[in-house]
Formats: sequence, C-alpha cells, structure tokens
Amino acid sequence: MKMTFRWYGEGSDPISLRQIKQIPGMTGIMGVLDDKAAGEVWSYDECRAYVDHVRDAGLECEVIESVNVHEDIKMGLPTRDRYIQNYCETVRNLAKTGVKVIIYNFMPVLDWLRTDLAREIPEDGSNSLYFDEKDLGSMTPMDIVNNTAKSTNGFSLPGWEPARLAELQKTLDIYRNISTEDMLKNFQYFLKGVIPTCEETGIRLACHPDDPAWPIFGLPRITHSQEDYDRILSLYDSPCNTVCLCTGSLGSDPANNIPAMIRHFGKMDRIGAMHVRNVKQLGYHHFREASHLSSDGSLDMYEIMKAVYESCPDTYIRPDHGRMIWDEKGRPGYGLYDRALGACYLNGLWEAIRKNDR
Ligand code: DNO
Repeated sequence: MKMTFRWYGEGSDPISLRQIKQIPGMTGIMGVLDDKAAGEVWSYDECRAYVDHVRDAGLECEVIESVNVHEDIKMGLPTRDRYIQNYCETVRNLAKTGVKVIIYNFMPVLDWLRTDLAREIPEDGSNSLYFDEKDLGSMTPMDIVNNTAKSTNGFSLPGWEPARLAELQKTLDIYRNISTEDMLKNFQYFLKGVIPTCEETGIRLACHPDDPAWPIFGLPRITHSQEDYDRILSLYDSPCNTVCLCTGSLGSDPANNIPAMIRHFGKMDRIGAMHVRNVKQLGYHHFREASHLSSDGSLDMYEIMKAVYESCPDTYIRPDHGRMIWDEKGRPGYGLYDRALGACYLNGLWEAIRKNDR
C-alpha cells in the first residue's frame, strides 16, 4: 500500500509539499494540473515540470487525480473524437514522466454533490461536508451549483471548475434525452478510444464512483454499486480498465458492502487506486462526513484496511475528505489537519494488520 495525499499544486493549494512530506508514512501525492479544463491536452513539458517539482520535495507523483472527461464524450456528441484524441495525448505525456494511474469519473455534469459544505458536528464543534436529499427540496441544479460556489472559502473545488459549469443549463437539457443505456454506450466508446493507449504506455485508468451513490436530479448515473462496476469492467476487458474505490462515496449507500467490494475487485486486480474515508449515515439519502476513525462513522475502517491487505496490498491509497478542525480555513474537505490524522490512523491500522499476520 502506498499512502498518498491529494495536492492541488503551487498557487492553488495552501498546503505545501513540505508539510505533506512531514506527515508520517507519506510517500507521494495524487496530483493535478488544476488549471486544465476538461478536454485540454496536458503538454509533456507541463507534466514534466509538475512531476519534477513534486519529486524535488522528496515525494512521488505516480497518481493523477483527475484528468477530467469532457462532457461531449459522456453525452456522445460528434465532437467527442477530438477530445478522446486529446485524452490519449495527455495519457502519453503523463506516462513519460512516470505516472502510473489516472483517476477520472464518468458522472454526468455534476461531480460530487453536497447540500452543506460546512455542517457543524454538534459533538465537537468541527465541521464537515453534509448531504440531505430533503434539503434539495425544490432546489434546481443551478441553485445548488450557485450555493456550492459561494461556500468554498474562495478555493476552486475539484469537479466544480467554472469552465465545466458555464454551460450547465444547456448540458442539463441534453441529458434529458440520454438514458443509462446510452451512457453505458458512450462510456464504452470512451474506453475503446483510450484503453489501447493506456495499455501501450502502462497507465491504469481508475474510475471514481458517483458521490453520493445514487441518481441525482434524474441524471443518468451509472457508477455506484458493485454491479455497476462489474458492467463497466466488462465494457472493455483490460488490466488498465480499473476502479478508483472510494469508500466514502460508495459508503453513502448502506447497501454497498465496502470490504466485500474491495475483495471482489481487488482479487480481480482491478483496483487502480483508493480513497479511504469514513461517512456517518444519518437516514435515507442523508449523511455527513466523519473523521476517519471507525467509531465516528458508519464504516468499519479496520475491515476496509484488512480487505485491502488481503486483496490489493500494493494499491495507492489516500485519506479522503477531512473535517475542518483546529480552526483551519481550508478548501472544503481538503484541509491539512484532519487528513493528516486520517493518514496516521490508516497507517496504524495497516501496521497492526501486517504484524498480526506474521
Ligand atoms: C471529491 C473527489 C472527486 C474525484 C473525482 C475523480 O472530493 O473525490 O472530485 O476527484 O470524481 O474524477
């Protein structure tokens, strides 16, 4: 298992590589060229400069999160071929710098979604990301996008890039006529276009699940259960077609048995990377994010790490969203302190599991 930390790059992330390097057991980052719009080529020089900068700080950069898939590809528009070609070029350029895994998602329009980015946790006064479907009430997607944009503490949020959302209404209208079957066909078209380049260059593509793990606003979401991923893996059978198994996204739905899913896809060698975090289920389509500690949430982190140990011990992991604690004012979900605590806790579980196995 390689413990990594999501980092947004100089100028975008207030957390420095030096701080990340000081977290015990941290081997590398999951990095991104934060100013790239979906569909744009990441040039070799840009990738090289980014990766070298991370390495100079004593950290690895073997995982990129994310190279976003242009909406035209997901919607199956005729312009998709150009964007698929660009994607392949980016894959080649990243591979030349030593990157091994690229995380992406195939969620229509909206990436992850919350109804509150800073809901206070009454027990201790910290706050975390929160979702209650009832709060969506009569809100339209435009309302929720505007609300989210207003409460980010001034940071860009992954999946909520302005370029992606500029044409939101038009995109939502097109999606009205796209069924889940159409989405699957578009997904397969994308995989057929990019996986051969991944195979050639040794890059594994890892698909991040829908977050939350159910359909929102009637959009055709197709990546939120074990069955969904079985289908996606069968769309193009290749060791490079893998899952980014996010315990918190999938764990928002109590029907998903996370340790069982890890074992299922781990044994197939189809887990390209993992996000490991806890979530506290509060009712139907209602949850908040918790500290990583098992007893603070609804997921058993010991069972999760044990499943990793037993079925995909070499995978890349990162602690995922943290709460805001100790008066930190950071990017929602991506502050330093709680994620650093999460990494230490997961490393502690790992050490215990490993030693117990001797
Ligand atoms: C949210 C993240 C997602 C994830 C993308 C992957 O915090 O986990 O935005 O990075 O869905 O493409």
